Parts: sequence; C-alpha cells; structure tokens
Amino acid sequence: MGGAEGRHLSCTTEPEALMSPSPKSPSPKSKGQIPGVPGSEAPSLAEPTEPREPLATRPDQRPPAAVSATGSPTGAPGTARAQSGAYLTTAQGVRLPDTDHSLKVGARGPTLLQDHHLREKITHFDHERIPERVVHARGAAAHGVFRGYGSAEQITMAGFLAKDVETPVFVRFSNVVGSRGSADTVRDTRGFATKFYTEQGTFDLVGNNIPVFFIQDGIKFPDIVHAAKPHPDVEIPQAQSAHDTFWDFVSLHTEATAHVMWQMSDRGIPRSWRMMEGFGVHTFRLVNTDGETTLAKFHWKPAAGVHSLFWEEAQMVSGVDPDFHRRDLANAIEAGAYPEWEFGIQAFPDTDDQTFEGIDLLDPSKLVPEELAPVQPIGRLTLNANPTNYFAETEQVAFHPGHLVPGIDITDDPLLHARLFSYLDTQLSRLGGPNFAQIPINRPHAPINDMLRDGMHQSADQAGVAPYKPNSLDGGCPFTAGAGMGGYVEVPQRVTAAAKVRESPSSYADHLSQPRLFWLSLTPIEQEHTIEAFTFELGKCYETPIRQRQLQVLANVDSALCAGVAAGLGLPAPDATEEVTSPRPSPALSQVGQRWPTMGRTIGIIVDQASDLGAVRGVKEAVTGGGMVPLIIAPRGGTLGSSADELVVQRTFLTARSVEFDAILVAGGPTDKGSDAVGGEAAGDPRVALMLGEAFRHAKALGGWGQAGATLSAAGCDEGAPGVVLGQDATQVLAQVVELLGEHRVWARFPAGPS
Ligand code: HDE
Repeated sequence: MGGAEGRHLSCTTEPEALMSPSPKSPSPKSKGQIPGVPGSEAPSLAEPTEPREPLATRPDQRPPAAVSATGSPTGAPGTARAQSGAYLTTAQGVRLPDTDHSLKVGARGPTLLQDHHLREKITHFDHERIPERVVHARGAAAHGVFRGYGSAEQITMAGFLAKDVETPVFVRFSNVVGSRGSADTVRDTRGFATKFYTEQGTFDLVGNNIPVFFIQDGIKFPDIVHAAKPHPDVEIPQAQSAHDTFWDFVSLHTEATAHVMWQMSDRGIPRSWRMMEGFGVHTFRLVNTDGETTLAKFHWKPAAGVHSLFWEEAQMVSGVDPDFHRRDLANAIEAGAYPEWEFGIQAFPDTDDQTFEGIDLLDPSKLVPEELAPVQPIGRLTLNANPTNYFAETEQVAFHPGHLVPGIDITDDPLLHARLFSYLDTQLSRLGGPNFAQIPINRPHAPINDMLRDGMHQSADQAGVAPYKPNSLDGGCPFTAGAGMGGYVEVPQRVTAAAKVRESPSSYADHLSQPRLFWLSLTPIEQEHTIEAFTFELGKCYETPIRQRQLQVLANVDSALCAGVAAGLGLPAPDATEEVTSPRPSPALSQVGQRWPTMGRTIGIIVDQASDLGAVRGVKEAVTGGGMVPLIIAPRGGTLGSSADELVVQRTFLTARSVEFDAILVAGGPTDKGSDAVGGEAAGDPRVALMLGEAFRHAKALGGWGQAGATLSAAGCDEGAPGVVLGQDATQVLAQVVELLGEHRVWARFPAGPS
C-alpha cells in the first residue's frame, strides 16, 4: 500500500486483460479506489537502479486494437507496445550508456557534432508537435463498445445495428473554439465524435452536443470560425465567444440564432461529457436490404442525464482545474463508473420534399421536436477504457463524415456536403500525408484492399504486383463487390433538374421559429441562465452597435428575453421587427425536472480532528458502494485516525475547491462528546466557509451530522434551506443527499427554479 490516494492496484495486472482490444472483455473495474492514479505501481522513493521490464498499463487503459495497417488481426500479444524494453536505446535499437551528458571534448569543452544520440534526441524533439485541429482542437477520448438492439433492422442494413452485435468504438469529445491547451469548461459547443470499427468498415458519426448548427451551407464555415476564434491582431480572447467579432458576425448572420440560443443556454457549459446529449445534426438516409429508404436523425442519450455547470462554477473551474472534463471522463472510467449512452434515431418518411411537419430536414439549423418524432432506441454505447497514449490515439484519430457503411447514406444537406470534402483534406496537413488511415487508432478492423500505394509515412508492406484494375498479373484481385457481397452502393437518389445557382431553398430563410421554440421550451431557471449568458457575452463586447444589433435579433425571438438582456446591458429593448409564430414548446429540450442515476458523482467529506471518524468510514463505504467517489477533505494532508484503520486524506483545505464536488458532507463530532466536539478546525476555517458557501450558491446538496450545523451556519448555509440535510445518523444524511443528487441540483433553492 502506498500513495496518498489509497492506491491498491496490483503491479502484476494480467497483460491480456489490460491490452485486449475485444469489446467483450472491458478493462477490469477498480471499484472503491480513488481515481487519478498516474501509473500501475506506486513509485519507490529513490530512483530505481536495477534494469527491469517496464510496468504494465493501468487496468482502465486499452491501446488501439492489434490490427495491421491493412486491417487484419496481427495476433500480436496485448503487451507488444512500443517502448517496452528494459534498456534505453537509440531509434535504431542500439543500447545507450548515458542520456544525461552530450559528448564533449573534456568535461568543460565544446560539444561534438558526431554525437548521434544528442542530434537524434533533439531532432526528434524538435518535431514532436503536429498542427492542432483547426476547430475542435481541445478534446479527449475513450475506448468502448457499442451493442446494437436490432430495432433498426427494418430500416437499415447496417450490420453493427443488428441485434446484440458488439462493435469496438473510440469516442472523442471536444470544444470547438479553443486551442489544444485551453480550458475545458468554457462556454462553447462540444464535439461528440464516434468511430465505430465495424466488420463492414469504419463508420464515423461526427456530431455535436447541440442538434442545430450555426450555418446552413458549408461555404460559411470559415466565416463563423474566423469570427469565433481570437481577434487576429492580438489573439485574444482564447476559447471564448464573448467578444466583438463573434457577436458582430452572428448578429448579422441570423441563421446562427438557433445555435447561439443553445450555446447561451446551460447546454453551452456541460457538467461532464458523460452528461451531454449527442446529435448527428444532419439528416441521414438509411437504406434496408430491400433498397427502401428512410430519413433519420441520430441521437445519443446519456444514462447519467443531461446536466450543466453554473456559469460561475464553469469560470472557477477554468482556473482551478482546466482539465475538468477530461479528468472527469478518465476518472469515471478508472473508477468503473462506465459512461453510457443510448443510441437513438428519429425516423421520417423519405418524401420528395424531404420535410417533416413543415420542418425542412435538409436544413441543419433546425431540429425536429421529439414530441413530433420520438427518438427510438437502437443501441447502447459504453465507454470502458482510457487510451494508453494521448498523442498516438486522441491526437491522431481522424474522423470523417464520409466514413459510411452500407445501410447509411447521406442527404443533400449542403453543410454535410462541404464536410465530406473538408475532413479528408484537413488530415493531409494535420497528419502529414495520405496514409493517416494506417495510424493504429485509425486502422479499420475490416480487411483493406484499397490499391492506394506509397506516399509519406507508408507503413504497410503491401503484397502483389498489380495495384491497378483491370489486371491479370494478380489474378484480377481485388474484385469489386455489389450490394449482395457487402459493397457500399450509393442510394440512386433522383436529383431534380435545376439551374446552377448560388442560393438556398426558401425554407432556409426562417431563422426565428427554432430559436423561439427552444426559448419557450426552457423552464424559468433555464431562461434566467440564458438571459445571464447573453448579458455576460454582450457585456464583454466593446462596441455598442454590436450589442444593439444583437438585441434586435433577440427582440425578434422573444420580447422577455430581449428585455432581460437589455436591462442587464443598460440599453433600451427594441421592439420586434419580424413576426414569429409561437411553436408548441418541446419539454424534451429542457434539462430540469427529472431524476437520474448518481453513479460516478463526487462527494466531498469535510473532516477535522473533532469528527466522528467511525461515521466517516461508514459514509465513505456507502458512497463507494453506490458507485460514487468519496473525497476526504481535511485541514492538512496525510492520514487521520489510528494506523490500524487510517483514513487517507485526498484533499486539504488548501487544495479543495467546491467546484470539484457534486455534494458536500460535513462530518461533525460524535454527540456523546458534547461541546468538546464542537469547534473543530473546519468550523472556523474561511476556506471551508468559502467552499460551503459556493456549493450552497450553486444549488448543491449539503449534509452534515453531529455538530456540523454550526459549520454550515457559519458558512451562510441556512439549516432550514432546501437541500441542507442535517441529522445525527451519518448514513441517513448521506441517503437523503444522494436522493437530492439524483436531480443534479437543489433547484428549489432559487425563486425561479421548480419547487
Ligand atoms: Fe467539423 N471539422 N466541420 N463539424 N467537426 C473538424 O476536422 C468542418 C461541423 C465536428 O474529434 C475538422 O479532423 C467544416 C458540423 C467534430 O477529431 C475540420 C464544417 C459538426 C469535430 C472540420 C464543419 C461538426 C470536427 C478539424 C462545415 C457537427 C472534431 C480537424 C461544412 C455535426 C472531430 C478535423 C475530432 C472537426 C471541418 C461543420 C463536428 C476542419 C468545413 C456541422 C465533432 O475538418
């Protein structure tokens, strides 16, 4: 046993279990362990001196599958990772005696050019970075498995959706605007990109957590991205939409309004990637074995519910823990609280006009309310392993909306068509040439016979002498496959004859009905947050005309929305200049008012020398037993209690901040000690008061036992306020707090919140 976090991983973890790419054998859960363990074995105090085989990866990690550059299983053992020998070598495998000193003429002399090791080491280092993604540069990923329910078999022949078929997946979540090193919790759209390694080839669903997009035609993408990125002269602000160029563009380009409404709502600041919905955004065309087609929109529904941060929390987290979302994902997987989503589709008849209930299905700035077209579950996604190497897997993964499998085809959405060009193109500069599909994380698990040859970074040793068709020298191989042989045959969709034009269909001119639909579907507390977000963002603009222009857009969406923002900005609220009908609200668009599982949530337990440690141990076990993570917060680090039954401290009053916890418990002293137990260090510490005060303000559940009431009251948390649970029995207090956690927040703490 070693390490402050109570590590109990074994250093002899089974290599096969660690490395297996099979989705059927997810990495073993390490239940009860506080996540965040850096390696699979606790380090020794002194630097090790005896050569030994390197340590195994952690049980929660999995590398890409062991398939060759051309998609066949290599049979390589799971332990066959790069860089896994006991001795340091050059890149050519020659053992090295020293890597701390360059070769010099005497200890104080000049460095010699002949030092190959120095030159190789520094040259490689000089080229360690590749260009970050133009958009979605900031992100993290996980491996998992997708299981089809078979419920979509009537409408699509996609093999991976068939009943109980299990398909390995790699999922990357991202922020759109910020650079690779920016903070996770900024207000932004989130990417939700899934690579399905199906037996019929790779299918990528490259979606977002917002179902509507800023633009309706891909040709506008550089414009919106240039407007959202930092100002080109001073390169500020980083990873923010709260600046003049963004609001200048969207206030003029009103087709962005629906997306902007979502971004300014709580959806723009998710609590966790595990608690986000995902959307394919575009309408796709599904085709079954009889050639019948159905239009469909893809949805991911998180098992943990859809939850967000408060804006103040998001801002604090950006400073306290810029890696909040990626840490949350990795920790949940490490702790065995595997994130899950149900995959669903909204299906629509493939009619000539490609509309449904008056909504143009080819317009990516519009959604179809679930009340009109319910989301039908067709499969389940489970993320069950962390990557073993960020660069190799997460940075190099290359998604592409054109990676389609038989049964899934595209529609004529002009945004999608531009994407079909862009994603292949971008990888050429980002991943250094046309062979990026051979990078292990990008290798399909289906056999590849593409006749593509040579090029930069070719790593396949291809067989045959005739990479052309027709040929006789390779026996005519490879042969083409029609639909009956698993070939991808495009749906022979009729295209209406028309003149070549640069214009959009007239339905695309409706920029207001969907923002209004969204606004009307929010609960009062969500509307209040949205008003605050617009006020904050526009308040950060320098130019008043830009604010006024955006207020006019908001006035056309809803007068109350506009009035709220205008009041905050100290500007007059303009009258609407366009009339918009009031669509029926869609309750499915609200995040508030349901109960959700609490698995993977974090509960902070404030403990000091006056606390009843027996009760704390019981609570800690109950939290762990419920699949949540308990973090002990104490005045200083180390352990509490007797050495036989010590309690490891995970956070101190100095390192803890409220934003890390979903709920906080205050462990009071045993009541039989009477007044002696009152007045532990927690009661008088301003950092504890700050922590509790913030959690209270952010509507988090708070609990305590023994004399904890005094600590809570001192922090301004009214004992009688909703969601403040006090009692003498610690496990009962915990049970009530967990009950509250199921609703994510104690909404009743706000006048505008639901009671
Ligand atoms: Fe992307 N987008 N995009 N996008 N996008 C990229 O591809 C682009 C769009 C989305 O985790 C880039 O490999 C254009 C819609 C995600 O690696 C780039 C247009 C949606 C990711 C690119 C769009 C997305 C990207 C950057 C308008 C939601 C991250 C690097 C026609 C449905 C994927 C790269 C990952 C990434 C271009 C619009 C989602 C530059 C031109 C709509 C989740 O190729």
